Amino acid sequence: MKDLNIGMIGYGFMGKAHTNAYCQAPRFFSSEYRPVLKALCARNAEKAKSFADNWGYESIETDWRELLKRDDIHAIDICTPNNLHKEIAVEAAKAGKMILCEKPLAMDVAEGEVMCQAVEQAGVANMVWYNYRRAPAVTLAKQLIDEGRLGRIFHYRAFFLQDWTINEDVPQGGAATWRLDAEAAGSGVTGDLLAHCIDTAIWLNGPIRDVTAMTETFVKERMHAETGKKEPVNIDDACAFLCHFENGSLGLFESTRYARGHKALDTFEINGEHASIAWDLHDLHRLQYFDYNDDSIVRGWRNVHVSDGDQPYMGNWWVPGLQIGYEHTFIHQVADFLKSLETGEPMHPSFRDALETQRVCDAVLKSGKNRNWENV
Ligand code: SOE
Repeated sequence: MKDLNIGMIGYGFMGKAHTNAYCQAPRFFSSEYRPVLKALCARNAEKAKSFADNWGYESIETDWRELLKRDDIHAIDICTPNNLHKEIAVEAAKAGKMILCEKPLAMDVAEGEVMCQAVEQAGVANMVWYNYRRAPAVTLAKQLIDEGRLGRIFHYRAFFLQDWTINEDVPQGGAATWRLDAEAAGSGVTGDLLAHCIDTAIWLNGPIRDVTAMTETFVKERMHAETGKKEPVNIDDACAFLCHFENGSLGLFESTRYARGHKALDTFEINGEHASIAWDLHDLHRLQYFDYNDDSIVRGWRNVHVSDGDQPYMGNWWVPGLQIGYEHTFIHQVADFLKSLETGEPMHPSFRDALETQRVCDAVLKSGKNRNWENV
């Protein structure tokens, strides 16, 4: 058994999801590697200590540069707001550390390119936490598409809808609401939510060629949690775009934080020549599947409960029929990362894969401003 010593930077919601995955992955998926929670790094020592104690990190650091200097750290997990991803990743690569970076890869393509060069030059293992690929039903969708069951694909439709920023009193900036501050997040729903949909779409349906988008900022000013002052809001609150995929299919994507009643409705539907599939994060263990090859008298949408041993990842969990949840997508990502270290096969999505998603996001944001079609 080889130890994989983790140094995690940041301790928010994603810090918990990742840490839980490091703990669970080796218990359910056999591996030569065992993640060890070596150090938790955050600026506030008291909060870092409390997180470290709760989750079992052996030590804390308050300066990420000190963490990178440590010989006992093999892999850096970047769980910070987006504006720190590039600097930390570049320095971590120089220090020869593996890097597991929270999504989106960067603030923009220019930063993402620098990050890709850094990890590729250093030859360090890298991945980005686009976790929804590893919901078993989504992985099963990939299998069905790769087996050719859908035939030629005509349409790809995806939504990611939330409603948590409708109230004008929600501040921007600070630890809890940095996602609303363009300085920290780079963009709004495009980088935060649509990036998930785009990663999944490229994985399932191939590259996106061009896009045309509309974006909107509904609440123009919000109090900044750090300055206490009302400041202009520079993120996109909502974004919708059309696109052409390289395979000739048409895409339709929408994301917003103003869809009253929806908390995290991440969905896709794909319509092919022979079959269609649909998935919904609120019911994440189910895959909807319609196969035109079925006898016409029983033809209809099947509601596949993805919980059996021959379905992706499920052989490692309970017994057939018992489902798993959100946190398992992260566990699967760690399990696959450990497998990639064992086999030497590259892990996906790598920084390079995530740069493709970033290219689409940048093209979408550009089109939202100039109202033109933009090539990716
Ligand atoms: C935003 O609310 C958010 O937490 C995203 O940042 C995550 O990536 C997404 O999975 C759930 O929603």
